[in-house]
Amino acid sequence: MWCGRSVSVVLPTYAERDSIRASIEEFEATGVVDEILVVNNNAAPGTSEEVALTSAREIHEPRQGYGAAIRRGFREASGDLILVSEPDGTFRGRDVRKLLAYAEDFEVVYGTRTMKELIWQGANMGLFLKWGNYAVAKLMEGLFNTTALTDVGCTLRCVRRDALERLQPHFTVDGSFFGPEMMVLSILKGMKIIQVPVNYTERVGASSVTGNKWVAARLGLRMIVLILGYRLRSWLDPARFEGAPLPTVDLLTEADEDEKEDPASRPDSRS
Ligand SMILES: Nc1nc2c(ncn2[C@@H]2O[C@H](COP(=O)(O)OP(=O)(O)OP(=O)(O)O)[C@@H](O)[C@H]2O)c(=O)[nH]1
Ligand SMILES: [Mg+2]
Repeated sequence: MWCGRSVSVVLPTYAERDSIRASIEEFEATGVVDEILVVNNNAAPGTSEEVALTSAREIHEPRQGYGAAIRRGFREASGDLILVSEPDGTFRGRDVRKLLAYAEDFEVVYGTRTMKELIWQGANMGLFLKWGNYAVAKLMEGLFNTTALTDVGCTLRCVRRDALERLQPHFTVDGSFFGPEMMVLSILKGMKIIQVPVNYTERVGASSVTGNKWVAARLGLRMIVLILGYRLRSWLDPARFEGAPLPTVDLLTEADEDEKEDPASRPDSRS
């Protein structure tokens, strides 16, 4: 629980059999997570057995892809605050507290992995990936005149339930560039968003996407096309993406309001 709100963590898994148990245990150890959902996306044999040794609930998503798995997790999560991470050893469970702290004021909190001080030895964030992510993030920031962005590929993020429900009907991407689609949609919807630096550490096992420069470059290009496409469509058809006016209420105020008793429901209010 965080500020009286329940917390879910969604972990898509494909090739993380050797790291998933330790990752789940890190989230359990935070003491603030109420539900851990593992979305098994035709994962490596043995993954389910590892998950069964933890408190996490496993669901199977046959539709292949990073986006398909995360979108399924979003549909299944029951928390008021929903976090997404990867169980490949690259993200630290304790960073959820950072994201949750910002979720008190922001509807969506995105992690960023490009802060030099938080890129650990062995992490897959060399010059090419770091500046590639940074450049595409700046393109998004400039095109949409939004808050400072420094990464477009960070899975670690936190979204409030009401914001997620407004985003869900617009999701279209099943593949690896689902992350920036969610970012663009939250911007177009006028949501309060922010990016928070998170630790990025060495992956356990082989990376299947950004480990190869060519695959990563192709993914970067697809992200750019997606961002430009959304900018164009939102100019041509602004009503389609209309968002709520700023600002929204902060979580602590909302929690206070919930706790306030409705005077009409008090027994002594009846005369
Ligand atoms: N490659 C891949 N990953 C999937 C799929 N479905 C879910 N995922 C999850 O997507 C996440 C990203 O996959 P990784 O192999 O870690 O990719 P990566 O090269 O580390 O890429 P980044 O983490 O974005 O830097 C992991 O948590 C996977 O479990 C899928 O069909 N293919
Ligand atoms: Mg990864």
